[in-house]
Amino acid sequence: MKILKASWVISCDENNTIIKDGAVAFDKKIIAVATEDFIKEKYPDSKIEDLGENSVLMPGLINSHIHLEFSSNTTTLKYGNFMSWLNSVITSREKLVKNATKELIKEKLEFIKRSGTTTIGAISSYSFDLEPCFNSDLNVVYFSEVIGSKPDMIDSLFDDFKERLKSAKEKKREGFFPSIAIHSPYSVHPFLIRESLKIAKDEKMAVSTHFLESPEEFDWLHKDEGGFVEFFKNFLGQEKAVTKPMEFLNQFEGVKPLSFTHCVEASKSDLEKIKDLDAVINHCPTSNRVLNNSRLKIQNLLDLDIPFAIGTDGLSSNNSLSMFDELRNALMIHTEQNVVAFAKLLILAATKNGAKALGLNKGILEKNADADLIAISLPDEVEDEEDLCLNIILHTKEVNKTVIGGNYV
Ligand code: MCF
Ligand code: FE
Repeated sequence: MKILKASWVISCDENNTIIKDGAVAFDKKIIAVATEDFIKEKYPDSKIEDLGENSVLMPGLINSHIHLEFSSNTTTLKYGNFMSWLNSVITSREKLVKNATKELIKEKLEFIKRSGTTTIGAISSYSFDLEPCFNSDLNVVYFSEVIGSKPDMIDSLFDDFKERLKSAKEKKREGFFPSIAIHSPYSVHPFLIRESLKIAKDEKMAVSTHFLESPEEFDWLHKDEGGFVEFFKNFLGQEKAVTKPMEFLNQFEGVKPLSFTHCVEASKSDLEKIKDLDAVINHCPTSNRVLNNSRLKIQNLLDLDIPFAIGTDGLSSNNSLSMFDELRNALMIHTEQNVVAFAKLLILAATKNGAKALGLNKGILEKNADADLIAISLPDEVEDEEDLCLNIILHTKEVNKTVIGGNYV
């Protein structure tokens, strides 16, 4: 058993409990979370490591949506309009993906860890990120992505997807979870949606999908109009969308754990359906800002009590894979939310809700949860517990210590 003591322990539990001068006892799982005095009394013979002045101990962050295979992008892709981005992806995809070498992805994973993330939901389009993800200390929910809508390509696309999923399933280690991503309602043929969801249900795998990210996607899916019309005509010879948003959502009945990424253009009834499905929304604020000049209406989610998690998306739509950078951006763009209260919600989104999105027993410091912890230090004293989450988000760039599955990594 190991015990860490910090000035503050943020549990991210149901009641959002914060403990001043707290301590956490753990091995692979959390054993106890309490005040230092209580832990000392309970385990009088155990050594306690003090994390020092202005230290904070909290669950490791969970980046619920990331594309590592696009990690070589910095200035190549076009931002500001979804169609421009998509066309630039089509033009530069091959070069970008080739430049995202295993070494580069390994470096990014190291950075992700140093910046406080202990678990990622990695969307894999090609399996080029499989080896670095498997070899990383991080917990990885590894989503093999199914994509493609051209009828004469369906069989080969499905075979290719199954092959990638198989190679992920052959990789076995603690903290590595093969799962399934359906790219989006506009880009995946109904046959592929149905068959891949069958596999997910049979094998109880997590599922994640992009959903209603852009106004162009909304216009295409609802009305067969807008920016997608020309794109589909030119690339796929397709004139109409194959799946309406609600038809798409209806197919996810019984799938769990389940998450929908973006949902910026989702309607009230779409959101109600997502709530019904007990799914989580992966919110990627920077990606929404740079690709679409838009932002998720968080208040609608709060009103309907739909949990949201935080994802950086890939470097194809972000300048950083740090969750603290992403949390700062979220804090800055959702100006209608009170900054102090919203900081608390964001910390829960990046921990507890990320765990729900990915179906893991993490993101919370509570007896029997997985021992994934980060230790950080604030630049100066925080007097009022109320201000803690805001200050953590404003000031943290790197962590001092990371524990994953009870091990220092
Ligand atoms: O989430 C962003 C924007 N929306 C859709 N897809 C992606 C994103 N970042 C990377 N992608 C990938 C996607 O997984 O782009 C590829 C897919 O494999 C091409 S289709 C746009
Ligand atoms: Fe994405």
